[in-house]
Amino acid sequence: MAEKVKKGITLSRRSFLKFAGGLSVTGAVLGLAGCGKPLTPEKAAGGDGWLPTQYDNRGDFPTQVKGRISIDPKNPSITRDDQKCILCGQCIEVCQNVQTVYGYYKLPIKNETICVNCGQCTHWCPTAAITEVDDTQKVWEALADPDKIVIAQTAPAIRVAIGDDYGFPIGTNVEGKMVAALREIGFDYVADTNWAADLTIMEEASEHVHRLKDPTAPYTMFTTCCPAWVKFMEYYYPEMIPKYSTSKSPQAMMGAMIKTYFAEKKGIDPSKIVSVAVMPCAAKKYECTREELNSAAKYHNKPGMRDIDVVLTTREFSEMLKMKKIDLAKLQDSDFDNLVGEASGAGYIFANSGGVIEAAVRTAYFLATGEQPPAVVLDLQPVHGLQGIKEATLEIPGIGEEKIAVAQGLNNARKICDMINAGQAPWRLVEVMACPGGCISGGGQPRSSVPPQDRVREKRIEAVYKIDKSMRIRLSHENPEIKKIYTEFLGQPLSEEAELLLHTHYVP
Ligand code: HC0
Ligand code: SF4
Repeated sequence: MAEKVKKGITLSRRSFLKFAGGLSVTGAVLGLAGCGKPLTPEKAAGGDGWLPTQYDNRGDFPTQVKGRISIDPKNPSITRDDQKCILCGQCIEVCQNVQTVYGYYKLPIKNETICVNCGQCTHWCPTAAITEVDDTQKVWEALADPDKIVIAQTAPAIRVAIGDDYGFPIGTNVEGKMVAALREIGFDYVADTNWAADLTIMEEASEHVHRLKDPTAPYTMFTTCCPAWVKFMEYYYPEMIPKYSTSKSPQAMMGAMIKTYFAEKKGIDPSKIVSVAVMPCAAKKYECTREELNSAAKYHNKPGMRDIDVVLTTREFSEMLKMKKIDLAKLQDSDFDNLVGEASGAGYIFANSGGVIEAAVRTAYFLATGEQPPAVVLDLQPVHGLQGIKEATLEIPGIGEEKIAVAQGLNNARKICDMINAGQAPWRLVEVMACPGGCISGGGQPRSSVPPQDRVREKRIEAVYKIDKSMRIRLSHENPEIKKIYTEFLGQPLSEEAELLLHTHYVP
């Protein structure tokens, strides 16, 4: 299916790159019809983005069903004010047609209202009747308690989105002001989840290379940093569990590291720490409640200790600033705290659909060959952009050809899983992010357009790639603070200590 062209020529996202010197990367956008055969690229050009083809890509669904989704009162991520609900059915549209959750009743035994916690309905609801569960009070209380050390971590996607609330043009990177704002409302330390994204890559890329070399390992490995995707798989495709990377998400790794490594280095009693994650995501509120994410408790033998205590969305964080009358635009930039504050460009691109896999193959290439990745791997163009399913083929010396794929929106994840079950999937590594665009358009981001639009997504995506390109260090394995944690605390990727603190398991 690949068309071969000369080294260095980029045609388009649907074009292919072919290199004579041992490395080739090919990329295609696939149009997939259910679990059937891939369509040709020409047919895919007719449109198979994150939406089903019968809808256009601007986000204006023809509403087919009036009514509303059910929300469990115990849902840790979303809630609804029924007084505001106008029964327009937009939440059903996004849940059913983009995420293929509502109305997909092939369920195992769990007796629950089905929700994968992605929070996309909070973006589609025209009256903001559906919102995230408000956890701001927990954070105010921690900040007011003199016995607590309150530590924030900030996800990759927030810094290119929160500026929307303060008059910055869409896609402005306000990282320094975001850190300053957290200090202004009283956080004692500010860590960067991007640092933990580099740590995730060290573990995940090591795991991937290990599996590539092991003929008994599952053929495909899935990335697992999106908790909505993890929950979706546990509900609908539990047979995929062996294919899952066991590496925790960056949020979860950071949580474990703050109460162990960081606490030890800074001489802080871990039981005094309140660990707050600021995320673009409603599902991260759910992730932090997962029982198995209690590595610090195991490490310190302190049952009940949680790796992450509270997750705030970008919107909640912004609300807190407004309550304190803090204008983000007027703050002087501040830096993250050291030890857990430096990130490579690879850590930054996690925010975009395709970013996790691109970061992973940069380091996997190095781990497999001992050589730094060439430019075509460093900028893996075929996995950029808003197409629902993207594909690339790498030629890694010593390993051979490796096909990879990226899905955004759970409707597209479903197609990938159905293809795997039908024996039609050639991919060794697959990234899935539940939200179209990835976390830059997560369920906790500012409602800068309702429903969310691709023009907003594109600006944020562009901003993230621009940061990556501007970084001196763009590879996770070259991050000096990541090298330091392995030298001084973890040993090496997949070590016993790393397995205890940085890896997890899944529950069908
Ligand atoms: Fe994401 Fe993440 S990239 S899921 O969207 O992997 O929420 O921004 O923080 O954990 O890093 C969200 C964003 C993260 C995590 C990272 C991953
Ligand atoms: Fe959360 Fe990102 Fe997954 Fe959306 S894609 S549910 S924001 S982790």
